[in-house]
Amino acid sequence: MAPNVYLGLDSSTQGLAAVLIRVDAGRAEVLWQHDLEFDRACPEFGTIHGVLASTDRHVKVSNPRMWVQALDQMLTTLGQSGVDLSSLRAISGSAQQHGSVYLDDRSELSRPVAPIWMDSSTSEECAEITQALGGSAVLAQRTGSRAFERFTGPQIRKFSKLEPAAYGNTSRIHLVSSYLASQLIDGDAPLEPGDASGMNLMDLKTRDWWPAAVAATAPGLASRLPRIVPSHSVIGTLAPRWQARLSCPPARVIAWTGDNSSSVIGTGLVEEGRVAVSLGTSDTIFSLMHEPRVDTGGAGYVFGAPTGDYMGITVFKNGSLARERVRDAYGLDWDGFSVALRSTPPGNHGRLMFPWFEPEITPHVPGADVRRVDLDPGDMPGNVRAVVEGQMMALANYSQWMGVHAQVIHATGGAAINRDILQVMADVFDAEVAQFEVGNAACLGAALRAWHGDALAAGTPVSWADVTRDLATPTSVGRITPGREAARVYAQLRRRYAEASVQFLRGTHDDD
Ligand code: XUL
Repeated sequence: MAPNVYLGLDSSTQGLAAVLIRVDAGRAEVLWQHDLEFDRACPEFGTIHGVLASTDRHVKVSNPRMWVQALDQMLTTLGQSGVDLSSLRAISGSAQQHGSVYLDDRSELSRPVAPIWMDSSTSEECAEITQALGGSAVLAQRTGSRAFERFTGPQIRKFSKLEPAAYGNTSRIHLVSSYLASQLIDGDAPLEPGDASGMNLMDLKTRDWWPAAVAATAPGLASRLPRIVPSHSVIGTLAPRWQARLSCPPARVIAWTGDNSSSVIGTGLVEEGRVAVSLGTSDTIFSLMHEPRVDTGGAGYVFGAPTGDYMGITVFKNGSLARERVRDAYGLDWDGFSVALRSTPPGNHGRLMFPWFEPEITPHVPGADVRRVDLDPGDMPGNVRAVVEGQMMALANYSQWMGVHAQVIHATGGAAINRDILQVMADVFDAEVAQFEVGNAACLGAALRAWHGDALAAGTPVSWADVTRDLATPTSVGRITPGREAARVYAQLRRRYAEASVQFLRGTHDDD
């Protein structure tokens, strides 16, 4: 059988990535990769880290036209790359979750901006939806998550209340993933359960809209929502204009999903018991679940997974931007950041940081408020270690509800190339940490999902184990192992961190 080529795309908060893979006799290899950053590639939109400026720090929006322009640029670059695309069989993609795009009946934007996952301006709408549906526990049981401010349902409700005319003029509401998939097919793409479960609108068990939640969210919402199809669905073929651009055949387009659910595939979490940590704009920790185990404590969510299973996930807003804030505050580059990490001991002599530079999702911190314990802001190495330790301890503490005690953590995301950061992860979790050859798991997951969906549609299905074997299995060499003494230090410090965190949230702990 001739080799097949598959394209994966990932539209994240800060940029667009592409990876092209070649599959020959069941073996996969990377052919081509490319990344672009929105701020630099599309400067006319004036975003900072992919987000438009706002006077209200709870409001975080972006411009959907920028995402489309970036897609256009990416496909032009690929078309001009010299790579032979005559055997491109399928494309899939992923995108930042929860963001919503509003279109009128001519598929033009009925709202010029799209609220994104960093937005935390819908507390009122979360409370209204929760009350209408009988409380947080009911909502969590039914949709996988209690109401969260960035989730699409509360965002849609806010828009319908504040801009009723523009809402009235809206005939379709897409997620970022289905909006970009629509561009590829020049049509109206459906959603799939992985991304649709981040809306507070989908019934996790039936994988279809939950009518009560739809009714409680906004008037006339049902007709504005796309259909939900299984993740592996072929949703159309690549539109002729793109075929011409890429000199490729009418490739299948497989439903796009959210970046986290795509990363389930890209980090090879196709069996229960494996755990991945993604250190990106958001830091996330997730694992596959055959049956949904909902978090009653409210720190985590259950989404659909592309395999047809479920995934448990906990999300932190203060990820890479918090690490950069600390790095930049002391004029460091990443090498200098690493040197500072290596020059300080595990446990940091008890110096702690709660890196809430932006309102935090986990734990719920409504106002941006960095807190320090026994830590002088002028202490450069102390702050560098404290931000990383704080993030790792929060990841470990707030993911306990998932009930997974992995021996090996699959690390991905931009910061996962930094072995000094990963050493802190290994020590805090008391587990080995493994890296991947392809750093962007969401993007790789999209290419692998394209392969899987195409094979299924062609009547020659491949198992997830086979799909993930070559590229989504963590490297066995160079694994980072926990230090015995460091792990002991963190076992204690994690308790202190959790207690201080609770005190800060109650307002009973003062900064130093
Ligand atoms: C997931 C979440 C973030 C975004 C980042 O719930 O809000 O991880 O998907 O792109």
